[in-house]
Order: sequence, then structure tokens, then C-alpha cells
Amino acid sequence: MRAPDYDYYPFTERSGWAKPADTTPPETTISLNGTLGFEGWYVSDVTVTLSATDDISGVAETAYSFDGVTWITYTEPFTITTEGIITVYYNSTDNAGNVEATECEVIKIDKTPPKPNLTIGTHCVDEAGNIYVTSATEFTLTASDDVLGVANVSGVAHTYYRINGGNWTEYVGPFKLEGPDGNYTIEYYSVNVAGNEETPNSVTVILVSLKVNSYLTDSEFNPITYFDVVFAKDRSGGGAISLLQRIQVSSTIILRL
Ligand SMILES: [Ca+2]
Repeated sequence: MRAPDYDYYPFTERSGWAKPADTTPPETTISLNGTLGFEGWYVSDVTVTLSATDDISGVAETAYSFDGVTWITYTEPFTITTEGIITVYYNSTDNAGNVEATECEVIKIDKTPPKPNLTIGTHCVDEAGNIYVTSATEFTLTASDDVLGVANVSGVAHTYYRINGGNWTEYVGPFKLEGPDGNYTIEYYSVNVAGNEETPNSVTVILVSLKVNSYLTDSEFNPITYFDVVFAKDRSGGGAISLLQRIQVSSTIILRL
């Protein structure tokens, strides 16, 4: 018998046969558009596009969420600008009411170079702001990959420094300046895991030796003309083992620490 010529059931076609029942949920795919850095980190904003297909009854709605709790109806591609690790949950529902199992995509975004910080050990600064150091002064570099609200986004991967335009050296621990007195320019920068790096920072310090003028006399106020630097067995200087250096008192003593 021919079916009635009107559509009393939404999935019945007028030509007379019923569509198969739709028991299969839609399938949603996600695509991301941004600039990839290293280790799966994007170094730019990321635009998210969701597209869904459903063979039988058709897609009724696609939705997404950033926490799996609050859902937003998807209407057009959206852009994530925040940094850190962001999870996008998404699914679609078809016209027969089948809901796709929620899928998720983890998106890692780090757009900001790490911030290095140079700490200069024992030093002094004059009124003009000149920084004086000795060959014993330690220089320590630390770096942070924090941004406002997110600690250690992709993480500091490497910190580099160079002295007076020499070769860049990877920082592994505190360093000191060696060489003649004078100006030394220290440049330094850090790179994070995502590959962001900053224009090098720079500081100039002045390396100086310590100069000591000696006016020593003996108990009779006779000038002491020299003293000996020795290895000794005790603090009183008794039992000298060997003479390291004989220093003339009439001259300026320069201590290279
Ligand atoms: Ca379906």
C-alpha cells in the first residue's frame, strides 16, 4: 500500500519508505591555526575551527567548553589569546538527539620571551652609577618564564651570556671576570621551551684591582721594608713551610682576589 501523501513522521519520505533510524552521533573535528614553536607550543594566538558531519539526520549543534562544565554554542571560529595550557572540550548533537562523546584538545600557547635577571655579587656603585667589581665578584643569572597570572609558561630552556662581544656561552653557573682592569660589557638573554627569546640585555661594569698602600713599621718605628707571605702551620706564622712571595712595603700592593 502506498504511504499517505503527507509527512506525518519527520523521517518518512513521501515516496513511501522510512529513513533508517538515526542512532549514530555526529563526528566533530577540530583544527588549529597558529604559529608553532618548539615542543608543540604555539608562539602566537590560536584560532580554533570546529566542523561536524552527520550522515543521517544532520548536525543540530556543535558546542565547546574550556572546563567541560560551561558550554558555548559554536557558530564560527574563535581565537585563544591567553597563554598557558588550555583544554578545549567539544562535541556535536544531531537532529535525532544523538550526542557525540566529548572530545578534547590540549593547546599550549607561549607568546612571551623569558625574563633573565643578572645579579652582581660584591660590588660598589659610584655617584655616576658606575659599577665597580673585582675579579672575585660573582655574576649570577636567573630567568623566569612567568606571565601575569601564569607561572612558568613553557619554562626557561637556556640562558646565554657573552663578555665584550665574545662568543655566546650557555650559562651553567656563576662566573667571574678575568683579565686586566677596565670596562667589561656583559650581555645576556634567555630562551624558553617554546622558542621565544628576547633581545639581549646588557650591563657594563668596571673591573678594578684592589690597591693597598702599606705604612708598616716595627716596634722602633723603623719602616718595615718588606714582609713575607708564607705557608704557615699556625696563625702566628710560626713554623713557616715555604715562602710564597716577598712584598716590598715601599711599593703599592695590588691584590687580585
Ligand atoms: Ca546521526
